[in-house]
Amino acid sequence: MIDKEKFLLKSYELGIIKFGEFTLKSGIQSPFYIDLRPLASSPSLLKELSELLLEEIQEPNYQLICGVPYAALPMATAMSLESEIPLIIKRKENKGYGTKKMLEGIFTVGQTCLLVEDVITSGKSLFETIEEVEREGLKVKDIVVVLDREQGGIELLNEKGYKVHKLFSIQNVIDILYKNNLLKEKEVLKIKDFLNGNSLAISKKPRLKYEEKKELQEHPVAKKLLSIAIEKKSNLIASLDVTHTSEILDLAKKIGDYVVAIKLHTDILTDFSVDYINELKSIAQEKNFLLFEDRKFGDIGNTQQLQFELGIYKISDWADLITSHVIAGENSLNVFSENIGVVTIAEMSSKGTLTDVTYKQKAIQISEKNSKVIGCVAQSSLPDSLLLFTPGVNLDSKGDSKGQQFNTPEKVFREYYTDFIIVGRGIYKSANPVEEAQKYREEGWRFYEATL
Ligand code: 6AU
Repeated sequence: MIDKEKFLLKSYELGIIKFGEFTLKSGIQSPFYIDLRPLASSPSLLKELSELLLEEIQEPNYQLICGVPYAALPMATAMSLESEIPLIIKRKENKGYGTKKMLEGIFTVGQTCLLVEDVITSGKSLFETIEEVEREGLKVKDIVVVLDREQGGIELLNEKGYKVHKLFSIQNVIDILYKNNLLKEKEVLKIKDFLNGNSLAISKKPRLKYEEKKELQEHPVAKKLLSIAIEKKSNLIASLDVTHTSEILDLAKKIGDYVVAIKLHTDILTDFSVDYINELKSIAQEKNFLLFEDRKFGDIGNTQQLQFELGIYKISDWADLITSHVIAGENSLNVFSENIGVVTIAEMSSKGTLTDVTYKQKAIQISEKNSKVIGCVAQSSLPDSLLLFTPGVNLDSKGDSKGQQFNTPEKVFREYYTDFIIVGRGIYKSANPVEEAQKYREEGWRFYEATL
């Protein structure tokens, strides 16, 4: 067994902890600074560290090891060599060419991955890594960290059900250094004072109310949608992906009171007509909901304009909201009319979607700049200036055989702070669509209020 104290003292000699006055990334003045990267310059210490970290997990139950980039990469590599458990590598950013994967290495869906982190403060980098790893279908149960700055990160991770094992806390380090005459009492007191007054925990701020969001929105359709939500106490958008106009009209009459909008894929209808659209418009007016055409435009601006205004559907004549990809760049959105709210597709719900973190960030940038865009379809939180529409919501199913992945209303409100849930088969395929629409409306509103 390696002696932890001796290991720490040897590491200290490498300069992994410095005392004095340091400005942290957050702007805070700290009396100490930790940088574990020099450990990689001592192969013998790195090897000892890997053994210590592996010993921390008393009941190992993982098939893969992954280090949070970059500082923990050599540590995770050393642990993999020591334990003969395969390593996977998480990229900090997508390389933009080749396979564009965020996780490199050989793994299969359902495997459990141990995460390794050098220093934990608020846990922000770990949460980002967990999101990427879980998105690839891997499970995260255990996390091992070398040093806990005791500023709230571990508690947040524990709350979410992750088990965090730490080799040292900053208190341990200070005690060991003091005992070995490497720190003076005055310095110890200064550090303890700093630790007591500085909790950087990223406690989640409450979400904005629909009333507050309405203030932030300039677009009349966004304001209208939010007004309907407030009035009806509903954030439910029903996606009626059926193929006959009579079915849509029938469902619209039955569930119209419970929804803020009905989402359509008009190009799947076998009997589209102008009369149908007129009738649907009058139901929408009577029941106070908007018409949301999920056309997902994805072409150059000129073609999108033709698809939007012409053809047999003439979407521009009747839709209140439309969806559009941003794949063709920001100018492709200029063709949509001012009176229609554009919802961009920033992140898709399906397994293996190409809309990774980098894509989503770029889609958000485009959306924030364009006054026609009122929000995005996404599976994670957005800036407050954009409304978040989340499809892939279902109370009874985890997904389908064609790639769709479902979440519950509770998850999308609690974790993403979504604004509107989009429910398709959960309603129109059920034996009693009216009951289900009421149920989704109640659940959606309950969890919206729970996160305020
Ligand atoms: O609840 P479902 O799976 O029966 O229906 C989900 C609806 C479908 C999809 O075309 C749409 O939501 N959708 C979208 C949207 C709204 O743009 C994006 C996405 O990523 N996933 C998704 O399911 O009509």
